[in-house]
Amino acid sequence: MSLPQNSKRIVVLGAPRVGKTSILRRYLRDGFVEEYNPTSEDFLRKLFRIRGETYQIDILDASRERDFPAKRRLSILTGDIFLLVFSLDDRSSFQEVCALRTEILAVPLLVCANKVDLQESEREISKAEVLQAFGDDCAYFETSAKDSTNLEKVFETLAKRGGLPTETGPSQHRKVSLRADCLTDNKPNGCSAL
Ligand SMILES: Nc1nc2c(ncn2[C@@H]2O[C@H](COP(=O)(O)OP(=O)(O)O)[C@@H](O)[C@H]2O)c(=O)[nH]1
Ligand SMILES: [Mg+2]
Repeated sequence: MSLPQNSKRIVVLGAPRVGKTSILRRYLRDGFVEEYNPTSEDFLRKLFRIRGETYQIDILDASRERDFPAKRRLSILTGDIFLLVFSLDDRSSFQEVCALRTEILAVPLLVCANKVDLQESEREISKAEVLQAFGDDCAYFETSAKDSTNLEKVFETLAKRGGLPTETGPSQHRKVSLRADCLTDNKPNGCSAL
């Protein structure tokens, strides 16, 4: 197989238990799991063939980087697109994202406030507070990996800001695999998740 012409690295950062892996499972259409399994496998690669071009998306679910500043800096330096995740019921996870925000400059960056499905009474951070911290023009989404709230918008924005075709979004994966005629390279509009 020829080398992809377009390769992007998405780096997902945030405190433990905020839902990073759950969001990625939605991206990869792997469903939702209620119980917590600390991430061990933290590097994912996905290849797409869209309109005759190959796209490689590498995703770093950077949980083990957290406690190693040098490693974290390296993943920040090599990332093309960042997804910073905190949980709305955990103020310290919000503070962690605020600190990370200062380390990441001048690259596409999205902030996810996850677990918006929880009761209002469990919420520790208001939207106003987030916008005050990150600015009104920040790509900010209140999401739920549990019931998929706003994730499609997150993945669409991720693709747009990262210079990727929107066909790389999860809603397109199913269409892609159902369309057998897409799977050949010589169709002008052919697209496939490889
Ligand atoms: N209620 C709720 N729970 C979630 C959500 N996302 C993740 N969880 C739960 O939070 C825990 C940690 O999720 P995980 O994705 O492993 O977090 P990570 O450590 O950041 O990768 C798991 O028990 C998940 O089931 C969500 O949107 N809503
Ligand atoms: Mg994880």
